[in-house]
Amino acid sequence: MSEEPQLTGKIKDKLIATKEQWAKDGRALTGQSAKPEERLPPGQRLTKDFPVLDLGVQPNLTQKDWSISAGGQVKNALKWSWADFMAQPQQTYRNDIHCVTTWSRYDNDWLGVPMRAFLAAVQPLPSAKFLMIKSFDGYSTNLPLADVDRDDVFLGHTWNGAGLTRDHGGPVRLVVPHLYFWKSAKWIRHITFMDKDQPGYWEVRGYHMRGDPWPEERYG
Ligand SMILES: Nc1nc2c(c(=O)[nH]1)N[C@H]1C(S)=C(S)[C@@H](COP(=O)(O)O)O[C@H]1N2
Ligand SMILES: [Mo]
Repeated sequence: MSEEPQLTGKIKDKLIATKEQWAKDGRALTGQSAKPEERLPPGQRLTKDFPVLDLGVQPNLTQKDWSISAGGQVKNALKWSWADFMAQPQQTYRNDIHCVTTWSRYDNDWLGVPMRAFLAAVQPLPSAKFLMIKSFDGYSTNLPLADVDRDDVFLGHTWNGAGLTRDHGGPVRLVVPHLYFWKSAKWIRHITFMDKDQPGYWEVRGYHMRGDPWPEERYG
């Protein structure tokens, strides 16, 4: 068993309860749809800073403590250390972030490892259709395999020219820019490949199984 990292902070029970209530109330739903050419999805507003959103506990991880592993419906269950990870192809990305709490942030510059490099190493079985992502803070989120098997999805370690800070999920977070940002798990730890979809942390609490911002898949 690997050691559990120390967690800094306290679970934000109030914030979690508020967000759960938003799902019940359908908060921020406009009933309108928009097209990606319009750049700002319905019900979103632009911000220039980079808000921090999580459960309130942040793992104290060094590059040495961090690793990513995969299991479930795969041909090659694996575990990458930081060195294994950094030996993978690196790529730059620029994207927009859309958080379900209604802030959006344009033009984020990233450096990371393409998710397709990870998938190529893992070799999901034909039965694998969904992923459950697990993080070092106990967070989880689910995604269809088709939504990570894309050119714009990556495991990010650098944001706007500097190593990803702990509050934004450093050393490594998942980035899935075409879905609401709660799918972009910070402090990513393990990916389970599954034949059936299962809800993660927010999905259990009323949030959408997929989370496409254009048709406002906020709640489900
Ligand atoms: N491990 C983990 N990842 C997480 C979260 C979390 O609580 N724990 N929160 C999610 C939510 S709700 C959002 S909006 C984004 C926020 O990322 P940021 O703090 O870098 O802005 O991270 C997502 N990934
Ligand atoms: Mo969020």
